[in-house]
Amino acid sequence: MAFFQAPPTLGNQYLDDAMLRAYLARSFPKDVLAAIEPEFRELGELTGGELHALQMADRLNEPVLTQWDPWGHRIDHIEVSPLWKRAARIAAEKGIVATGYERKHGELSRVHQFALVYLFEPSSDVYTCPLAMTDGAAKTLLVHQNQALIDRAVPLLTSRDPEKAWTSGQWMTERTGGSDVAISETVARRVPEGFRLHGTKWFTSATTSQMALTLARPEGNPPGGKGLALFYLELRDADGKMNGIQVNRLKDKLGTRKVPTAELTLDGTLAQPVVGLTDGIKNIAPMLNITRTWNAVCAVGGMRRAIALARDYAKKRVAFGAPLSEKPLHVDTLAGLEAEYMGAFLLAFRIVELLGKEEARTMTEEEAQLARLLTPIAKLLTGKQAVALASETLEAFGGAGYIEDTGLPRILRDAQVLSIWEGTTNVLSLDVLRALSRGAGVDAFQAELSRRLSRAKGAGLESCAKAVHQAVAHAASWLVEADSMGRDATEAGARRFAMTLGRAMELALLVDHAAWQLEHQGDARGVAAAKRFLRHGVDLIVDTDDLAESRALANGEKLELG
Ligand code: MFK
Repeated sequence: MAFFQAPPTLGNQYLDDAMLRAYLARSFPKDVLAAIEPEFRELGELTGGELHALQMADRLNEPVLTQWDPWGHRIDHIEVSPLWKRAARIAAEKGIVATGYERKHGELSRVHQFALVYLFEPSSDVYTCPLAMTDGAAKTLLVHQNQALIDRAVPLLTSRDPEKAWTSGQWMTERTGGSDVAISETVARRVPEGFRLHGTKWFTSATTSQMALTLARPEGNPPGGKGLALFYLELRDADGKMNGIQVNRLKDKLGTRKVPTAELTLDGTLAQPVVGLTDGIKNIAPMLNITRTWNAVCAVGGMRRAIALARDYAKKRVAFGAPLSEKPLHVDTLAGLEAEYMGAFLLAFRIVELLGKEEARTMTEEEAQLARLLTPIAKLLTGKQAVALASETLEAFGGAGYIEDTGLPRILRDAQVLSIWEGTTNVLSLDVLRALSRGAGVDAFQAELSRRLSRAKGAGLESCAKAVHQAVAHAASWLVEADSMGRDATEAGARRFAMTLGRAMELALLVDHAAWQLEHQGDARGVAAAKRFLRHGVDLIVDTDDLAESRALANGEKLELG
């Protein structure tokens, strides 16, 4: 009989997820976990079953923009994929945003919510993008206490009713760029009914949302970020007519192809200021910090899915006389991926825990500093880990990983955006410096590490603790040295600095998790993961970055020796 390879399959994505289950058992009191576990179980069944099957069947469907109706009216209708329609209903019904706001479990409410996000993400075709922005918008409106806008939008943004639930956009990027937002060109003209916006938004994700938060410069304001203001707008009026918005085209992207990302012209779009008429960038920061948290959690959700498929496949695929799951080099490769994923998981959920504490008002000043520092670090590090892991897992399927209708290449394409949107790796590395310059202390970071590493007793975990302390001490001394050489030196090493702090924190969290797992579950997998993670390297600091050498290499210029 001819040979046909059995494809990888998925089971219940909650029940199969030892890491998530151990983490939840560790985080929640037993009775609370027992009460909420059915939600995870149901979602795990859905994402490993119906939704995953729909995702495969829906592979070729993409959003379609229809700009005109047959009679010449401009309609700018975007038809999304069938999976997106289904995902929208599930997201509302399962409370994937709402759970964070219902706050049924105090400071653990965000952990509850983001465990749902993590389970939902890999089968959602990035429907998590509008959900992230929705969460960010609700948070931003609440932070700024604009009661009229809160009353109008927050109940809809956090609704569990699919007929009522809204999503929000986050329109920050213009033709001038997505990183240097301060040079945005959109202007806001005062009119009796509020403000009217005029400009172009160059990347607007999920343009099917009902509302958006955006930045524009009120006429007469100075240039720069301070001169921008934060605005709230609704995309359509009660008759469904666009609010002075034209959808010029949908973007032809490498990945996130189910997300209708558009270029828009704002031509008299009616909008309301959310808070004051200046400091737009500062005022939209709460949204950025929420969407960056989603980014980190979705990164680990995607990593987990790639591993689940690769692990299943390794058991089925026989080559050179044995399943891949018994081949030492394949096993070694998958083990390395699992260790990276576990570290990433713990870092992503650490910022979730801190967010929950902030909202439950149980956060200390030290934890607030830690959250400010750790959020960009978690976003940038998990984004990079997700891309690397997705690439490696495709290889674990050989040629099949490169074939579109296996559904596998999508995983890599969708991962690639994670290190780009919501601030690139470099922009976030500079944000880490910004956080430090505004009081987020290395002390808070060190204190967290010490707490985590205090459990590193026996089982070889001491070597991990030692490496963490050494790496962070090295990073701290590098920072002092680089600062003394000037801003250029500090900026040049900012990514290695941020990555070192991030990897050190991941390893410290792994050590803590390993000790718990050993004690409570008699399972040394956490120990193995910590030791493996350590071997991948923690300290990425380079003591002296020669800027002249870097410039010559980067810019292709001749370099004189000495
Ligand atoms: C699956 C997951 C889905 C995720 C959702 C995907 C949706 C995708 C949609 C998008 O991608 S939307 C676009 C996202 N865009 C960005 O993330 C912007 C990237 N660029 C930056 O983050 C730049 O660093 C920044 C625009 C903030 C630089 O602006 P400035 O004005 O040149 O910087 P400046 O002057 O240092 O900061 C202005 C103020 O904001 C300062 O406050 P003060 O005036 O009080 O000093 C900063 O402290 C504050 N600020 C900046 N970043 C902050 C922050 N505050 C708190 N947290 C932050 N992260």
